[in-house]
Amino acid sequence: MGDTLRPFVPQYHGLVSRGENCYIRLEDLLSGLKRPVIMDCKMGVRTYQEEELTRARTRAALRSDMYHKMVKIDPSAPSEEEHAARGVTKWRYLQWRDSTSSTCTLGFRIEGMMMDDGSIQRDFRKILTLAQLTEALLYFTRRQLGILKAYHSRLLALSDALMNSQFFRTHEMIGSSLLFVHDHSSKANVWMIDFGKTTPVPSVSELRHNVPWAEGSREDGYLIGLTSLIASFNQAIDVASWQQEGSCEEAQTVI
Ligand code: I3P
Repeated sequence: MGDTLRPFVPQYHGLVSRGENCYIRLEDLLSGLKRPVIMDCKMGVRTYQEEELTRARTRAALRSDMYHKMVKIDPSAPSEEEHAARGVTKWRYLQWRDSTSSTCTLGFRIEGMMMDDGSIQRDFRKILTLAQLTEALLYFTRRQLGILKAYHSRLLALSDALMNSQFFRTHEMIGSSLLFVHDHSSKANVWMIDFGKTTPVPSVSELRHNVPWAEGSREDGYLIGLTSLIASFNQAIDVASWQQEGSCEEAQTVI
């Protein structure tokens, strides 16, 4: 891949066969990190493909697993018909997830984090506001200014690369994530991952990625999410800076 996004995706090391299965071998993004801290942000204003919506309208298979996931989070979320059928379409579930998180409004959501003790936290998916996301970023980075700044500049570099990417212009990116990884040594990086639902658009059209989705447009709102993320990191840097200055002043007063 000679695209400007090349430095932001894991390197591809070919195919490997294990028994009857064939796998792709990818660069280990955690290599060299000690007790890595990881955050997965799902990008875009929707996480379902347009064909999922078409399928839901025509030959809608009902998913009982998704119905149960929905009920577990909010028993009042399914409609009377869905309760009666004990099932929801995949589109309905994904759309509900999008609308009850920051996906629809801010163009991304935090799917989960792994902290340095290996614990996994997924309770960020109902966050709706930028202020709450900023709090989550402060928690994720333990308010370390160096790490916040490293992430922020990597996101700005990604933004530049996306603007100049032929691949990005010509692909709809649904359900794709940005993976944030850092450790105590202040090594911090952001990677683009999960391209299972990334598809080319017809050769005559290009996507803008920074406009809301309308059915048929195939717009994904990826850049809406990136702009929100950068704004949230900016806020987090401001908060962490004030706190650092405050604690320096306190220390001087004590001396
Ligand atoms: C899953 C999540 C995945 C989706 C999966 C959902 O929901 O939305 O992205 O896989 O569908 O179950 P959750 O994270 O809330 O548990 P795809 O991105 O491949 O659609 P699946 O069960 O059909 O794999």
